[in-house]
Amino acid sequence: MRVYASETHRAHFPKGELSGGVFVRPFECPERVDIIRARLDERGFGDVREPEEADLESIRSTTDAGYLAFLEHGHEQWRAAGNEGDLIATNWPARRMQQSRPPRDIDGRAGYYALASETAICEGTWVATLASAACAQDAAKHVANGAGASFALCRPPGHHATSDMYGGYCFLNNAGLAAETLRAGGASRVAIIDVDFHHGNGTQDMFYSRGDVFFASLHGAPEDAFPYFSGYSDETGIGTGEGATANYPMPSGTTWERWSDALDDALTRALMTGADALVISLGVDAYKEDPISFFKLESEDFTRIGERIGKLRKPTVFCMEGGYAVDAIGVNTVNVLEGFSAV
Ligand code: SP5
Ligand code: ZN
Repeated sequence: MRVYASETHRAHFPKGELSGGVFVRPFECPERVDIIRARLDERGFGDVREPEEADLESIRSTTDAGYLAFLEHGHEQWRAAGNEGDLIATNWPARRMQQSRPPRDIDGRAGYYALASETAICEGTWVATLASAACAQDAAKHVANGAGASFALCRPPGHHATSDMYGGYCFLNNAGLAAETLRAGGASRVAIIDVDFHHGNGTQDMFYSRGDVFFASLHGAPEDAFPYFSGYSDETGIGTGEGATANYPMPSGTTWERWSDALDDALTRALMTGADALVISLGVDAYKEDPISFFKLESEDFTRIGERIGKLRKPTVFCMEGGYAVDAIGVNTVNVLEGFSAV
């Protein structure tokens, strides 16, 4: 299986993450990629490529222009305004406040485009974000050109990002871009299965009113888990997208038995929609040792995830999302790919 990975991810590494009322070293850190790459190497995944330049035209067609300008220039505006640290949002349009106009001032503008404050923007965030999107786009092109599968080792991740919001460590929706690339490459229907511990709110939002891209997410129940305000089972799509969204919120302590029932249901529904290609939002933070999540999957369960996806025998693009138990992230991620390939 070909892998797309970019060294440019290293440019994105803010100094801190606001967690528990203090700044901690970000859970979403560059070593995540190093450890996955070491494991890929160890297990014989030798075809690792640097992506071409991101397809900006495709990004512009699914992303708000003001938001893109903010991602590209927000950090320099923040610095020009006299701020010394990373760009961090601290102000939001909350209930009953006007939400339609992005303020000029960068402090207000950041809050307009942010969905959470844990995610800081540093000088290199934009170039890393573009390179991450490019991995997803090139992996999808490779599959559209006839490969059975490919793995986009995206960093930063993407599934929380909408067409005009960042947060949850995400800036552009890599899986959504992969799905769009598959559609443009001839797939008439695509199914996105999001196995990251967190609800893929951004991906859901991108495709909520569309019937051509099915979206299913398995995640910690929104009552208890980030991103808190989406991912309930009654969110099923709207208009021509009615029925093309499926959510599987699950409680703290969820193990393989329950989790795999949800996966089987999601995969069955993906098949029923007539998808001719799959995108997997591959977070491995459902792992039992993950420091910010509460599911209890074992490393061997990730092999089983890959096997069950592989049984669908569909062209498949894997896009890396979360996973913060850094010591195990390589084994867990590559287990999915190996399980998939072994079927
Ligand atoms: C891509 C992805 O996995 N993003 C996750 C973003 C989660 N951000 C908020 C995490 C808050 C976790 N708080 C629990 C701390 C436990 N000590
Ligand atoms: Zn996650």
